[in-house]
Amino acid sequence: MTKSALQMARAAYQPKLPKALQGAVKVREEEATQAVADREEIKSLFPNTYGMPLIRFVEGEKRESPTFNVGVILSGGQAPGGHNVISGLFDGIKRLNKDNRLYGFLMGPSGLIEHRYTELTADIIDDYRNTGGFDMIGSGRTKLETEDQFESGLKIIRKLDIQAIVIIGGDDSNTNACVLAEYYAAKKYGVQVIGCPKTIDGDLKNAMIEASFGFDTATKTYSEVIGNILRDCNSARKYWHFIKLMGRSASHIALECALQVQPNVCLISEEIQEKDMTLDDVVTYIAEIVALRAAEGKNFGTVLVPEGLIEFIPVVKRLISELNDFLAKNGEEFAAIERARQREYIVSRLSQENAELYASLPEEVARQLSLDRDPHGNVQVSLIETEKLLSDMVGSKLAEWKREGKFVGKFAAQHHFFGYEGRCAAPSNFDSDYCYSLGYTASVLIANGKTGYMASVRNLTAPAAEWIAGGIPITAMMNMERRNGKMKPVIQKALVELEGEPFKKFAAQRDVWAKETAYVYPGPIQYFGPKEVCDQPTKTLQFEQGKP
Ligand code: FBP
Repeated sequence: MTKSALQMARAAYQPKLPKALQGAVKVREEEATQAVADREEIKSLFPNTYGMPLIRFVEGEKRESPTFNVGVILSGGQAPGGHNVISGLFDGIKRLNKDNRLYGFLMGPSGLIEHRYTELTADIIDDYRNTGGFDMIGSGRTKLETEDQFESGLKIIRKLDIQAIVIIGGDDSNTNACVLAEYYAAKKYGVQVIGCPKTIDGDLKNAMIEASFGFDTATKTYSEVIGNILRDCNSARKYWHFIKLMGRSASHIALECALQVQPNVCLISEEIQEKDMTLDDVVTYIAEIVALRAAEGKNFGTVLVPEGLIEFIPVVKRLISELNDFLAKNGEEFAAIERARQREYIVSRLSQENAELYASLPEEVARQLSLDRDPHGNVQVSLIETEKLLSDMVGSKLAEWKREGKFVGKFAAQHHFFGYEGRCAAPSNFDSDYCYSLGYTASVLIANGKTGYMASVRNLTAPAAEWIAGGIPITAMMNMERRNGKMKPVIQKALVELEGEPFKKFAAQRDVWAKETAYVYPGPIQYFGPKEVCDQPTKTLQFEQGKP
């Protein structure tokens, strides 16, 4: 395999670990936990894994560890650093006992159910240290939820003499990890399940999980490219760039990029929902900024659009929720209808308010809203071209204002979507260290017999040696939500908090960024060089933790 010069240099990078993980480790059990909401229901659904204590690792005495085998699964969308979670897990179990073995299940949870796996040996691991991507074993979105799947998984678990499964995934995948842990505990199978917090979206977080891995690298990659566009925009001075940024639901990615590059407009879905804005309100807000700049002769600018926006506009949200329930019940009938008649079919079956809105949407957007949900019941927002929808509507509004003499400038738009470009980037130093520490943490949780826990590494704005490692019971993050038409226990998604420091810092400056051209150009991720260039955590994390 030919490797790039950077890949070869990065292979030699030794990720940093928290001090408590550098030698022998002792487990300290702290306070018992409760679910974030719907406590009685969650408790009754997870009687064996509910209420367990928080766990913190401290330095301990070296002791013998019996051999054990572990299986690992990468689940859901790619996020930079996944390979380092696996290498940290590998090094962690090998340090406990050199005879321990690690198996990787292929292409996501389906690898466990369908018994597709490979043993991850030192040679394989060494090839992937500090690299981006999930290609070591592949990933997938199969939802682990039925007893048949759990029992099928158990067969291969027994055959390979596996003691624990580590599921590296986002909120949905960790919800599944928790259900699997509970099932194996209830059946007394003696199989542990540990989760690791992955997702570039940054929406799997709480007091114990300060960040999901991959968010740091992905947002730095997007900010680099947005910075390049801003420079182009300010050089040519003739285009408005509409940039959609990944993040299926929460706007953390858009907000972080805005804090890094200072664009003219950045929409935050959570704020739009809170203010009960309509699509027309959003369009008017952007058009007013275009007109304001045009009045000063600036016919250029940049708008950041979070991928999940459409679902947060309250009227659209109500429509999607009815569509979700409707398609969950009538999916087969709908699929059998010829494409040209699908829109009419939906319009005739929705409530009046939602039917009117659905009928008024541009053809393509309406079609995208009725496409297949992912296996977790989510609308596939990455397929919806919100950036084009908005720029078209802004263009129409400006044309109207021009006729009325309210707009004097020119408006020409360019469109971009940044998502897949950042998900497999070579992990930043932060993600390399954080992911390696998460994997290592998982190995210690396993060695101490824990199940139903998520690996937790916190105090992340301090140097890595001062990070605090341990575990949080997954049930502590759960509440009940409607999915595929039914109430289900799920990990509560962390949305952008409008009272949180990252949003407040953005809101305090955005009017200046709208009018002036205050762009910042972050440049590419640096792996070697001064600390302030190479080791900065995200602005989101710094502001959340009160760092200037
Ligand atoms: P996860 O939550 O599984 O990490 O996925 C995040 C994400 O990248 C979203 O930002 C995006 O909407 C979605 O995956 C795209 O999914 P797919 O890879 O299936 O196109």
